[in-house]
Amino acid sequence: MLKTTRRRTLQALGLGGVAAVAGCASEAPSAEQTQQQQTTVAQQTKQDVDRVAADPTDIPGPLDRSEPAEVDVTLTAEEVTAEIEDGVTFDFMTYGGQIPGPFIRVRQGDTVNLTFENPDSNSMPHNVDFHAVAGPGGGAEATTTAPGETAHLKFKATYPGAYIYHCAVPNMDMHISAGMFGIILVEPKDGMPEVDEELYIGQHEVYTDKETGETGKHGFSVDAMAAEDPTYVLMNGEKYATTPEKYGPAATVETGDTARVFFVTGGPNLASSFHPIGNVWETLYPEGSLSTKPQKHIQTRLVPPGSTTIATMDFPVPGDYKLVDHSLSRVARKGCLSIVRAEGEENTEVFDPDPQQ
Ligand SMILES: [Cu+2]
Repeated sequence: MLKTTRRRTLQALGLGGVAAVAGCASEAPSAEQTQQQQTTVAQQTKQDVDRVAADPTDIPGPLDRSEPAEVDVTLTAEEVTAEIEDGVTFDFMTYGGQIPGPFIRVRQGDTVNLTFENPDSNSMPHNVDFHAVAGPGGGAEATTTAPGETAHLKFKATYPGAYIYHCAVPNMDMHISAGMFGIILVEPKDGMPEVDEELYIGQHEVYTDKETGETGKHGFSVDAMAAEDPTYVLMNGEKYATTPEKYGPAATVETGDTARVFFVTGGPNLASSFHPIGNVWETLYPEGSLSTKPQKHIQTRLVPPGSTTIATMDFPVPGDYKLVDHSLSRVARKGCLSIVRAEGEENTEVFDPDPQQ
């Protein structure tokens, strides 16, 4: 049997030998082609999974190295069907079956040996564009694979910071909207300040052919995407995923703790006005840059699509702290919310909800 080669995949995509993928929207297929492609996908049987929401605490621990290393990383594209909310299903595209994709943690100066798998259970070509990669397309063309293919990429993490990675095939907006984005953290050589808890949250929006909350299987809507009119705006891929309403709080901490949030906006189109209700970002690294000094006491930080922020919060008093996009209709009506719960002693000097006269 003739095996599909990567070269054939690139030719089929109209990319043979041309750096035409990431950052070049002019190569994108027409809306009609995209919709056709999506319909074909929808006709195939997808693997049904119970959950696509990444566990926000599933982060590799801080690195304890003073020398660069070679790090092996495997990413797998997984097309799955799951619920956005109770009774609403959707064909997601993911890295590793989760949104955002697996958190990758390396150190500045490390060499990453990436294996990118596109199993033959998938129906679409996929790839990865890492913003931490210095090189054409962030590795997108080098990793473009058809179902059944595996690609390899070797790169050096030359600058520190938290960077998005995302799918960048010609239908890149659709693939990101279907869930294909995540964070690669490149720790600075001297590491990062110690904290009590680290969290991983990714925001993105989903465009479907039905109303928000309408039960049943939602198809992808290219028209809604082109109009930037999402049906859902989500943190970790499902409505209110990391709240007590769904899988529980993103984390439960103790008063006095410091939590660090790694936040990525996948988009593909909407920026997030990222804010912790009842709190401020104690320290915040704009755009996830670890080469600049952090800002202090930031209430709301704009995180554009294709970017990140690293921010810490302190918890002087107990309670539920809501992480939101302060474009609040997205929170109230489209599912965009995460909650961090702090437990411990009240501190009425800081906050007294029932002062005695
Ligand atoms: Cu993809």
